[in-house]
Amino acid sequence: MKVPLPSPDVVSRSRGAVTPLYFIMTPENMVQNTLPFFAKTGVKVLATPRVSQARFGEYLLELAPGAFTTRAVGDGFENFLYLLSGTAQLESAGRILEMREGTYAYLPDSAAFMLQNQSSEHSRVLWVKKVYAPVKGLDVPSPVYGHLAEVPRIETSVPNSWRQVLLPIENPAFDMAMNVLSFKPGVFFDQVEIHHQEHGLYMIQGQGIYYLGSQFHEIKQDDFIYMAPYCPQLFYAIGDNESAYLLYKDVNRDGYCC
Ligand code: UGY
Ligand code: MN
Repeated sequence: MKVPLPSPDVVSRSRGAVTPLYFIMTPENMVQNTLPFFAKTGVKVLATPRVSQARFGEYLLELAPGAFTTRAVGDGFENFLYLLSGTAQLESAGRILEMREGTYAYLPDSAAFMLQNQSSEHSRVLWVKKVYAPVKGLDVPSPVYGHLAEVPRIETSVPNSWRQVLLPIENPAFDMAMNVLSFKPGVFFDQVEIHHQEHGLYMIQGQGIYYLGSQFHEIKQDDFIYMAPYCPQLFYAIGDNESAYLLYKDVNRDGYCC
């Protein structure tokens, strides 16, 4: 069968962008990869330490029915897993967690994990992986398991926008925050943020305009943005419904450690 040629406007339709301070990867820009020990699993590599100054990795795992890890993975790293759609089973340190949309787990660097999809549907998992930055005098974090629906929505300084804090970052042992920020249409930040931390942002619903560096970009569901330290940033939510993104941020460290 003859396959039609790609449309000639493939370049002008792309919303992807790469600059020294940030990059935007839309589903149309993402490329399929595989990783050792992930059977029947498509991997979209989002952020890695190969870009800019990133100190974390973020991966979109697409688990076909029957997908499984052939051995424990993630050892030597702290890992955060968030189930975007479908269902999956996570096993770590002798515990089995049944994951559905919104289930998440933080596993410290002593706890490797196994993942499988026993259902007949595809499932999608976001995986954030990082070398833990220990601090002398602080105990290492314990695992955290939860579901987004059980995390309180705290209104931010801007009305009609909320933050859900998935990890107990009031404990300074934690060096990473995973937050879900939600916005009613029309809401925008009350400041252009500039901070020393970096972000990995996955748009879980809705759309908006992101001001990054010195440019405006249209952003929508399933886009990924990497923001380097000191990247100027402001979100302006638009559309008919609430927008929300899952945001990685390094926290509780002074910038000297790894
Ligand atoms: O907490 C934050 O740094 C967050 N407000 N940044 C962002 O959403 N780009
Ligand atoms: Mn920020």
